[in-house]
Amino acid sequence: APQKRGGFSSRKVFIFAAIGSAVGLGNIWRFPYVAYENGGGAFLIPYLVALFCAGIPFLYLDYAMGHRHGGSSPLTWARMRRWTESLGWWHVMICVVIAAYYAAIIAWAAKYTIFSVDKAWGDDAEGFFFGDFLHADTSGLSFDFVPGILVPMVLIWIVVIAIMAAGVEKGIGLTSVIGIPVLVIAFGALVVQALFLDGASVGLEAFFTPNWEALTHAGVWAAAFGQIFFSLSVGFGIMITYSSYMDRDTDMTGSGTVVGLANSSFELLAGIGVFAALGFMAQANGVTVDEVASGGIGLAFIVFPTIISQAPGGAVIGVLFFGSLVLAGVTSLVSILEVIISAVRDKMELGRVAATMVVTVPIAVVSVLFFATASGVAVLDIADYFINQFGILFAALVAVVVLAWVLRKLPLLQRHLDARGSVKLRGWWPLLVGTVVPVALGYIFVESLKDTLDETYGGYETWMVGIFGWGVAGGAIVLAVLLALMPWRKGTSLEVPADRD
Ligand code: MET
Repeated sequence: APQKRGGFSSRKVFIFAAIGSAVGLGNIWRFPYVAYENGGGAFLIPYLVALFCAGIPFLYLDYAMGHRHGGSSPLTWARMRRWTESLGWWHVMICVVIAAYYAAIIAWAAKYTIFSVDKAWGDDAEGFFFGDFLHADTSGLSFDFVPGILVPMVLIWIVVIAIMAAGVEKGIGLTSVIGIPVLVIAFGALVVQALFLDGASVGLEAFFTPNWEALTHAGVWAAAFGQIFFSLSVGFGIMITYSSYMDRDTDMTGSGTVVGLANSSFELLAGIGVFAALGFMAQANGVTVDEVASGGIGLAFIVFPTIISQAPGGAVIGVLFFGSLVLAGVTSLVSILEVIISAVRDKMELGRVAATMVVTVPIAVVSVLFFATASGVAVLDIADYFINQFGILFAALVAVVVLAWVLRKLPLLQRHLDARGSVKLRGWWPLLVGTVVPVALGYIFVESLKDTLDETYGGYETWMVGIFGWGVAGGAIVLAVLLALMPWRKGTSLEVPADRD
């Protein structure tokens, strides 16, 4: 029965939880550096195309699947067609990987919230981040623990495990209903402060000036689609899981539109705030915006600390910025974990607390083992890239091809959404999801595969990329197929719930 799985008490709680999932590290930490690495302002056009042509339509798809079939991702797929169950476990495995490294970044941000008060990095933010803080060793694998990361990681995991054990409504729902308004206020205050810095306009100009030439690079489009899927939390089971927790009459398309636009608004706000701050830094140091922003995952942890050191009221900027990262990160991490927990609960006879422990404790251990150690930042960079390109995007491609062209379920799902949705999808949605989305994803996937095969990612050791890139992305698929072979618990029906149509 649905009560046994848990659920959200109202559409409001569901929307807060979905926004809580969508607005995460991707919006604040990932978006600015991905935008920066892909031509700065040039990135906005592919980003918006990806949002409206693929991101939001795919969000409706996830909602339709989870809402109509009322199960975790594996159960939802199994209820559409038995043999597609492994696609759901693929989502679960992607979430396992993301959860492991996501917690590490939240822990870094928690530490940096405290560091901001007295600007612990002195005048060498980069040396501090990679040296004093991470003890980074990018030359290979190292299991030397870094206590400064280990402690906050353990604390983050304890908090998150407690939220998960409290359940869908009292854990995830409550955390988001409280956390998201606080986040919006804190982050809004930060952006306003950034806009008043000298030189802010220089940064905004860099952000908003389109570079048409960059549009000819497939890599820029791949990055835009990757960012949209990651940022909206679509294509890897999260929204399937959350929508399975809603009543049969819920307006899913109206909710999805609110969530999608809220997420991208927040992301653009983050872009504005970050680039305004970069403009300040460029002006203060007499260089161009291009020169101040180092690319890569260090942008938030190197450039921002430098700004915090140089700007008036820097400590406040720092606490708001890193505090926002922690809050946004936690409300997303819970959604990643829920994909796994709900799948395990549907498949086995386990109560909420038992399933939470069985899922989270091993992931927490792996997370600490790989990311609280000196090679953590290298493993994280590799795993993040590969699980996005060859996990999320690839899984999304396979899912739309299977749904649109093999199972031919799109008209059915469209009717399901339109029967209760305030935003009517009609014929344009099956068209977008059935043609534009697979063609775009397919093209991007092939190009991205060629690029990645051409050159070892990020200049790391080949074996590191082999294990933590190809190995992790490929291993997720192999394990997914194996998990789908396990039997369902006796009480789980593989029929579509009768009240759902
Ligand atoms: N949507 C989240 C973000 O933007 C990440 C993925 S899953 C919760 O950070």
